[in-house]
Amino acid sequence: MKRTLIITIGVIVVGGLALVGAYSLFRGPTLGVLVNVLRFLGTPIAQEDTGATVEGPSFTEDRDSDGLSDAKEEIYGTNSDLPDTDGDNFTDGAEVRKGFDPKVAGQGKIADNPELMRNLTIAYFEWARETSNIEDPQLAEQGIQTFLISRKQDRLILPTVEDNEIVRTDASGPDAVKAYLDAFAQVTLPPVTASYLDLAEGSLQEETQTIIDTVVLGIDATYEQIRRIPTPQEAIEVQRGQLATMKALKELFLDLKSVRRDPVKLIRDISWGNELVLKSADIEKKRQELGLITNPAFQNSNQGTGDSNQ
Ligand SMILES: [Ca+2]
Ligand SMILES: [Ca+2]
Repeated sequence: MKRTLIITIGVIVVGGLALVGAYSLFRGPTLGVLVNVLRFLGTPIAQEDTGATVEGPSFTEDRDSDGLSDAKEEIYGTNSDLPDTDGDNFTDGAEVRKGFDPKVAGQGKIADNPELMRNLTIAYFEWARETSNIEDPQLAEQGIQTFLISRKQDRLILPTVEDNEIVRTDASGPDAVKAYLDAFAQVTLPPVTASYLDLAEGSLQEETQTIIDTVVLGIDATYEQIRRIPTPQEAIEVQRGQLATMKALKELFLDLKSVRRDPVKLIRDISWGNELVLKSADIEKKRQELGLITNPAFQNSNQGTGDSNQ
């Protein structure tokens, strides 16, 4: 059974690899991160690929015997060496199983604590508890997918780009479009020292926080370079798309900082990352089509479509 799981995941990675080529930041994924996610899913894994042992909090071990596994203690932010974190005489495990906040003494509900509920994994556990009546829900691929669909989080929605984020130029026509495309060709992508999935794997092991900060700064700088390009009417859609994908990319990398405490978010984001690659390829295609406007042959067959021809 283990073997089947690994092969299934392998196919997903290979499928992803073909797509990631379109977007350099996602280049070079390894199996490691998905193996790690599987570990979070509670599947014991013999790592045939690297031979390495994956370190991470366990969903089966419970160091302080309070009924809440070490992994869940990390997710809920409770003390894995203290059975009753908030000292209200109810153990962390007993509280979580009944939907009570293990970090605040008293009768407060997890569902009423916005900070806890912002954690997608906790929200998933609460959802599983409520909908399936399971006291101690575990991470399971099928359940997570159903949960994400119920939250309308199964598909990536690109962030909004406001009108005032686009620097418009009144110029239009082939020359203006060419100037836009030339300026865009000068944009440098963020220097990347590791792929998203490598960073994700490192994040699960708390090793890559500073690299993520560097990547995010690089994405910000790239976003700003793109944003400042004077954009003619013809290029607005492309410009909006470029900015939106940079914003989405930044969010995905920022999310990596908290995935150790929120594995469901990582599972969602890996899927969103693949969608982002597709959306980026789509925008890239539109940008290339825009280049056709500046092609003399195209201009000759479309006389009179622009009024700024010289
Ligand atoms: Ca415990
Ligand atoms: Ca307690």
